[in-house]
Amino acid sequence: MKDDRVADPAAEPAFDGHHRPEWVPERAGEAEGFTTNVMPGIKSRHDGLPGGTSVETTIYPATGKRPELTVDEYVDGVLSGNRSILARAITLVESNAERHREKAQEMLTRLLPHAGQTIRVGITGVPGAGKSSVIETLGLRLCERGHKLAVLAVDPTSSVTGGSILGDKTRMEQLSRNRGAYIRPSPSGGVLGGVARKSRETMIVCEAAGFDVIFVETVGVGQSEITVRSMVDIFLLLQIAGAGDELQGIKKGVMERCDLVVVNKADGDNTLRAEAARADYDRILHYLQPSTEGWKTRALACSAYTGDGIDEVWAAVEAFRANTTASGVFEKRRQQQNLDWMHNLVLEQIKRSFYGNANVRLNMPAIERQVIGGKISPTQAATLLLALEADKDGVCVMPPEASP
Ligand SMILES: Nc1nc2c(ncn2[C@@H]2O[C@H](COP(=O)(O)OP(=O)(O)O)[C@@H](O)[C@H]2O)c(=O)[nH]1
Ligand SMILES: [Mg+2]
Repeated sequence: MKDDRVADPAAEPAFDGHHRPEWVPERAGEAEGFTTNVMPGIKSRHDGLPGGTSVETTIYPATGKRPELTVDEYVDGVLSGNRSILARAITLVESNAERHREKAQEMLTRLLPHAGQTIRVGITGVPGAGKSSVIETLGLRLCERGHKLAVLAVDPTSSVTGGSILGDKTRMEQLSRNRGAYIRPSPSGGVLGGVARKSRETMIVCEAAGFDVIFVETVGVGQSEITVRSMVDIFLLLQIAGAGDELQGIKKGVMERCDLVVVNKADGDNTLRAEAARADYDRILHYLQPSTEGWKTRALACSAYTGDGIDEVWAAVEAFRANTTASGVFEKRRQQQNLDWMHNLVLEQIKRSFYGNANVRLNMPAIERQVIGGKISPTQAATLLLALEADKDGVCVMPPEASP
């Protein structure tokens, strides 16, 4: 048998003086060639036996992808709390591929009856306020008490920049190692609408897998907090003292959307200032419309570092849940959220099919040029585009472009 390990001299390129490695001393081996000998890699299995077949391993196709799971396998895996299947189920939900969408919806339909027995907590605030740190400190305590929690991130910047200003996992190192917790960074790709759909569906998957506390972290930037408000039961606004209201983007709107204001970093030198800020917020809240019927939004102070006030934050969440469950507001909000979700999906689908329409795409650049050039009004252009979409024959009904 031919030993694969011996290099075939014919296959070695002859030394031509140009392949001299940089690290070889100036005058080394001039007569006999290099003293170093590069052995070719062993052409064998990982057990060292040339071409041997002693170990049976599954060889996946050249794409390197794992075989796809069936819907049954996804559902069974998620319901039994299998983490790797949970992760793959979420990846399926996040996929933008059309064939995954169908499979994901079938899986979700079957998981839905097992979801919902949870509390969904949204947490917003400027980057650096300590959202992740608070979730970690609070989360570890909840795990100790036997809760299972999932942390999701909705980050409007991740789809734009590819990066994430939430920092995601980095500040939750302890929590991410805890068996009781599951941390899922923000899905990337697509607009915020798409990210929101994915986060909602991810939440369903996590709930079906047995997680009973869901945290959704988001930055207080534009649309993202409105989106998160629309998918959680209780909404926390995390603040820090002395950052200035402009810096924290405190608009009346955000304060009116949250159910609890929490001033973080109430520790060390900052304790008194944090307490003063807490009292200020309490005063402001007094004049604002509460976000949830029958619930008075309050301000608390805590420290993710020392853990002071963290139990009080959770006690407030529990009180909120008890209060709104008794009044029926909890259930009513979830029903309304499901309806909003449905309408959003319809809009998303209409948009996708409109902009994906071949006739629309073909004529769009010309129509856009005409709008820019003031040749037709935006209203006329929109009417034209909608007619183009409805035109089954795909005929271009564009008027010829007038020369300037
Ligand atoms: N002193 C103090 N610093 C904190 C506290 N919580 C978070 N930090 C620090 O604030 C910074 C931002 O925290 P992070 O949790 O990533 O904030 P996020 O962007 O809101 O998620 C980090 O350097 C934390 O160490 C706290 O309770 N006290
Ligand atoms: Mg963070």
